[in-house]
Order: sequence, then structure tokens, then C-alpha cells
Amino acid sequence: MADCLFCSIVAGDIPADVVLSTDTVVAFRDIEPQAPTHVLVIPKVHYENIGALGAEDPALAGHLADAARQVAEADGIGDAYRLVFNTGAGAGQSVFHVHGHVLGGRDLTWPPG
Ligand code: DGP
Repeated sequence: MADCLFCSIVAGDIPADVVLSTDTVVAFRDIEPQAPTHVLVIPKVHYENIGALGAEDPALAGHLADAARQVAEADGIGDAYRLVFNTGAGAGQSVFHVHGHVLGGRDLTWPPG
């Protein structure tokens, strides 16, 4: 999609620290990490948010969840990590290409702020 930051990362036009790439999913380290592990998992195809992805391609949403598991296990946090999808500007979403934040490597409090 034109003018989409994460589509540009998928295309290789903007560099990223990619930790996993499959036929359908890419995972790369967040540029503003909030935890020792902070990786974004995204589908290569553009969907605005997790609601749109889940409604239109639930199998791909499952691939995203499995990519998060693989990333967490590779970083040694497979037993304790958080997978967050900010959905909508009011919930903190700033990039409107669906992405799951894989967070871990420190104590994660609840409820989140
Ligand atoms: P959200 O606020 O949930 O939409 O999360 C967007 C995340 O994207 C935020 O944690 C920072 C990250 N981010 C923004 N621009 C870039 C970038 O150019 N490269 C990388 N790796 N991460 C980015």
C-alpha cells in the first residue's frame, strides 16, 4: 500500500532488524523498544488492524500468532511474553498496518497503562 511505513519495510525500501521472515509474515525489532525483547510481527499483506485481519483472513491471523511464539522462543522468553495489538488511535495505534508487539525479558505489570 502506498505511503505505508510497514509496507515499505516489507518491500525492503526501509531497513529493519528482521528476525523472522516467512511467506506471509515478517518480524523485526521495534525502533523504540519498551522491553529487552520488543519485536513487531506483521503480515506482508496490508490490513489496517487486527480486527480487519481476523475478519478477512483468520488463518493469516493465526500465522501471526505463531510467528510471535517463534520470536519469543528464539529470544529465550517463550515461557513469558506479551502479544499486544493496539487497535485504533485511541488505544495507541500509530502505524495503521496491523502489527503485534512481542514484549518480554522484564517483569510486565497488569493492567497495562
Ligand atoms: P503502535 O503505536 O502500536 O502503532 O506501534 C508502532 C510501533 O512501531 C512503535 O512501537 C514504534 C515502531 N516503529 C515506528 N516506526 C518504525 C520504524 O521505522 N522501524 C521500526 N523498526 N519500528 C518502528
